Amino acid sequence: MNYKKNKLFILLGILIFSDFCLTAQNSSRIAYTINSDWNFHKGDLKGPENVQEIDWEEVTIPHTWNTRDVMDDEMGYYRGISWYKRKLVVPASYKEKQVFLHFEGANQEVEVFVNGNRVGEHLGGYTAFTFPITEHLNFSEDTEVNEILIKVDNSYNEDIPTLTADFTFFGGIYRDVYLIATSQVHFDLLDHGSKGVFISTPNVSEKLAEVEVKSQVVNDGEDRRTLRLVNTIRDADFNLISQEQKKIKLKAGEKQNLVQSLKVPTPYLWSPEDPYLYRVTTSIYEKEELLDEVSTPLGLRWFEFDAEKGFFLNGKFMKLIGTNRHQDFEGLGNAVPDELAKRDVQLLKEMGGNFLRVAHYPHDPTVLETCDRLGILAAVEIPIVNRITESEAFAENSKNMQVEMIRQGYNHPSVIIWAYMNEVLLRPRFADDKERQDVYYRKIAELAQELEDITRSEDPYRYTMIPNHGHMDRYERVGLTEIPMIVGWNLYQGWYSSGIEKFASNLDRHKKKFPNKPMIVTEYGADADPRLRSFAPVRFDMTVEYANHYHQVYLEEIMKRNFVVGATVWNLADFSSETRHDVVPHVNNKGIMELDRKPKDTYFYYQSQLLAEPFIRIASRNWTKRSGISEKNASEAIQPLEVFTNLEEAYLLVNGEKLETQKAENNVIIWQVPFRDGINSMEVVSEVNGKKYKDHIEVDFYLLPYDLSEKNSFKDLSINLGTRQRIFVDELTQQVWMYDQPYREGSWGHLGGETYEMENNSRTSYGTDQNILGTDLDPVYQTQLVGIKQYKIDVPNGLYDVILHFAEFETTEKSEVVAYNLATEQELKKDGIKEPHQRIFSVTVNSEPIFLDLNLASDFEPLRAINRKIRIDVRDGQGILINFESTEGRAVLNGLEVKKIY
Ligand code: GCB
Ligand code: CA
Repeated sequence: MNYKKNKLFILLGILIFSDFCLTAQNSSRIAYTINSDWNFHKGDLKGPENVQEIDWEEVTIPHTWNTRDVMDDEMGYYRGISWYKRKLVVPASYKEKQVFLHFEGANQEVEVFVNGNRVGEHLGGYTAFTFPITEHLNFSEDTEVNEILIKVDNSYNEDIPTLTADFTFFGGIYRDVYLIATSQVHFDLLDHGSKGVFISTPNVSEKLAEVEVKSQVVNDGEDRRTLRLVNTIRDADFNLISQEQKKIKLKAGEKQNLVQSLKVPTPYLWSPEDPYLYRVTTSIYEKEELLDEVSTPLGLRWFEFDAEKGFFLNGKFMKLIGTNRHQDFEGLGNAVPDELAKRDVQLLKEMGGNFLRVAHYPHDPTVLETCDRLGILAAVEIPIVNRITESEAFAENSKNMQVEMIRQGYNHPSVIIWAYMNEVLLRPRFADDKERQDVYYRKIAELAQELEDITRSEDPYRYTMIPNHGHMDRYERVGLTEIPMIVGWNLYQGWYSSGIEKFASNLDRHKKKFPNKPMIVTEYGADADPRLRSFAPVRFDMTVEYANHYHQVYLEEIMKRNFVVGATVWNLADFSSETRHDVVPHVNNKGIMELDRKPKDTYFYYQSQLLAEPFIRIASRNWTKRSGISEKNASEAIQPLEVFTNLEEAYLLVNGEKLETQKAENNVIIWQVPFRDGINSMEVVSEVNGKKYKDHIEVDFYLLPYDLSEKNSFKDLSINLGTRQRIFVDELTQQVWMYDQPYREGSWGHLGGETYEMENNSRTSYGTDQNILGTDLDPVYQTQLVGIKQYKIDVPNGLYDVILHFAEFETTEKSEVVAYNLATEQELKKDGIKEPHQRIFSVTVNSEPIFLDLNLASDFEPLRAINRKIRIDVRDGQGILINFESTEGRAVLNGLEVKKIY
């Protein structure tokens, strides 16, 4: 038998089995995912008719075609058309039903064909949509199949938000696809991807909750029907609490909007501490036969924002604290299983957070469902970011998205805010033409007002918000601080601009300027690469230590002020942003967890500040590979170890020896710890009323002797030149790259040279922030010593490998003004690299020529990682001497390794 055919046959078997085993439901509505067994073609087809002629790859949804090309060294990623196709068997028993395809999200333009007939299109990558397909289907018991063919396009489209932003626009069908079959009479599935049932709670108090259920019932059949609409509220134990019935008559083809009001006396209130959920079932019966049913969670709560006093839930003050979230994950792009979306919300909960800004677009429905269940309040927004297009189509698409977002998320008790327009005045268009710019500004204000009006009429029970960047005057002038009910500020003082203390003054500035407007710090954050550690952290060094410092300062200021209603860290986790360079190219590292959700130290800091239960953690518990230099004849190196705790005091056991008990200051304790070579055990202990709270880690410490010349004392060196007390841990090789030192007798170090500082740079205080090509060790190559004369290593006799690492930073290629840089315009003007200087130099190691007239820029190319390994026989106590001789410009060295072979 032909293998391919055989395989197809087996797959079909599995498909039929897996599709149908899910249909055994008790209700009249049948809905199941059809995620498996799709075919995918990257690129366009001439049209649905030439489907057979091209190559197809087998894929499973969730799927994106950009997981790999967003991480490589080439700029850009595939933004274009791709196709999906799938066979679908629809049983004969569905013949009397209405059949739909429901997509939870596909990025960003979608066109669907069933058996060659176009059944619908959808614009926008972050909201759900549903198409009716009944009339195009073949119903069958046997193998007669239907073909679904889907065109998906993630090209730039000036009429569809998002136009530009600091995240990757992964293309594909990246959320679940459902087949839904209903009776002829059913709740409306074609209202903006919603369920056709909308539940609100216009009045809730401790005594009574009023619940209003709006539903849209459709009769797709050919007869007039007499029906019964029933709404039932049950408590969490499934006890009946309230029920309403209504008789309705529907003509053939008719759709009716119905409203029923129910009451819950002395309601069990929903809150973050106790997210109690009732359940509403909305059903349509014909006599005793159930025709359709929708089940909805019901959380009973009331809330209020006050510009002065803050946020109140169920009458009680509550500081809204949490994070933002993007939807992608390491290696998967945006195509993540529900389980990972759910886990993100859980991680926020475990952090002690009570608030999630679902940014910058609506996420998978799992996210809000999990928020409902775990008690996380949420703000959701549509993806207008940075700018708008002044077209009718852009406005229409934006408004449509806003309605989709609201109707799809309407029933979630977790949602308290609908937002739109993130930092829409970041780099306003028409900067050179003030008059034209005013026209643009008016258009933005007009669109904002329209979105505001739509939101308020769609949902009078939630608040509205616009998140802006720190340029308060500009947003005020355009009117964007006036239009929404809440103003969000994305503030990065101490990150994009210097002066971390300006964060506090900006908060107070809001209060002064907009005393009646509740405000949320919708973003604040600092990049941190957990491979980078520092004992002298500075802004933009990308170390975890600087991020810790930044968050400590910010959180303290936020907590101090009641008028700062809430705040959300940017971001819960690192996320993909293809246009970024920095230390992990193509990734925004402002997460307090990594792309794979491994927590960074800062996550533990939030736990110590936000959790009510006793908490104690060694801050750097994931930094288990350290290195340091011992002073002469010492067998240890002293380094700080930080602990985050909400307990009063603790002591530290280092290799079994007790260090002094210390009191926590603002939840932090720091010990100066003697690390010895090899495994060190660290245990922190806090005793409260006879109970011990502990954390324990083992650190593998690589102790470098100061004096190498003593017999057998040499240890392999990995030196990162041009950094200031910044350590780099290569996670792959477990190599620890130490910062450099000036040469001292008996030891190692440079003679001559200085740390490279990028000219006219508003951000990075040393090194470059450009992507270094051909390596993942960007932080090693991104710093360098300029003007180096010699490097001396006083090694004992033996055979050594010496590896020299270089990268040329001088290049005419000006780094683009990237969408994410929040520095002010003045600061930006200063950015950019000067005319490149010619640099030619020669290198010898122990007089052996290694490079002759090396010109990194022309022999190779700027910003490419270049290294060379040589074996050196060291005799007669001569040690290693690397000599740099420059013909033109100044010699450089970025990294150095010295390894003993024998
Ligand atoms: C912002 C943007 C967000 C960026 C963030 C950053 O203000 O709203 O999309 O990712 O800054 O990290 O630069
Ligand atoms: Ca370096």
